[in-house]
Amino acid sequence: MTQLVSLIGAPTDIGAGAKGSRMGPEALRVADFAATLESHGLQVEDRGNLAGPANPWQPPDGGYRHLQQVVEWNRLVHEAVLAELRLGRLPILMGGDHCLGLGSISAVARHCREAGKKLRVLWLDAHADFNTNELTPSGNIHGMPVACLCGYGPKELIEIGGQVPAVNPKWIRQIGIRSVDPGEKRFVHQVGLEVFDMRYIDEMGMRHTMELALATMDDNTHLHVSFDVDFLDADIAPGVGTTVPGGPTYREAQLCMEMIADTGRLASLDVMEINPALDVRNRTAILAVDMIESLFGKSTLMRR
Ligand code: B3U
Ligand code: MN
Ligand code: MN
Repeated sequence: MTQLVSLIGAPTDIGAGAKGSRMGPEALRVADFAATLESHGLQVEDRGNLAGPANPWQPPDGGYRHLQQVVEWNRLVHEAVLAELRLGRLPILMGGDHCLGLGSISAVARHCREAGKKLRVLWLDAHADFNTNELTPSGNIHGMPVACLCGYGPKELIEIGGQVPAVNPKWIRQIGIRSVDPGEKRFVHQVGLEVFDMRYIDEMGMRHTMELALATMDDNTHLHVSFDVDFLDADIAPGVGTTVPGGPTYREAQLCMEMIADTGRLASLDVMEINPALDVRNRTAILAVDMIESLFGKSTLMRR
């Protein structure tokens, strides 16, 4: 059966600490995202961009920057992602900053409840994104979406999915993590998030890491991948707001994507934090498209 894919652009940096990820959706389009997916047999509709509030570039208030605008953008994303899932399509959210993972994954979780499916979330990121307004060093809400999904955050945000928490922390696997703030670290341990950090990947290898992260899924599992492009090593992916050295290499990241593809369970995706203002000749968007080809099953030779 042909897979039906919908691209949703969310051009905003409302939750970020640097301006520019508002241009992320366009950078992916310039990198021929839709045509590339179609070359792998997918049927792709680009739904265009959502239109949310402008970024007023204000300091934090009560530990949050731009809370009201973040809520508005996440509501728009939630509705758009849910609509595609209800049509039986695979939504790809083109960010935009990672605060929007909340709107996207809360929609996926709602859809799974309605459809009686199990949910597994793979969070590919340099950061745990598990801050609260009390723990955050920046007030930037792109450092908080995982905590919000697990029910820790402001009421307006955590309730977007219609059920609190939207997601059980046990459904989440984080991969590639290498920058966690001190209070955030304690909170990650307290909640028991399953984190495969770079130390783990260095010691055990990407193959073993992914075998564990993808274990215990079955035919009834909806697999969501939230791909913060700063997951990738900063040397190969400079065009993101917060680069962190020591990330997965090109080969490790390819294997990660290929092993996800092999499960055949990928049912929704976020591609977040590409910041063309910090990039070099669109290379980070081009690399993200390359990775996502593997995520959708591109292989050098035959599939084993
Ligand atoms: N943990 C830091 C930095 C950060 C989180 N996510 C990104 N950066 N992209 C914070 O501000 O919460
Ligand atoms: Mn992130
Ligand atoms: Mn990140």
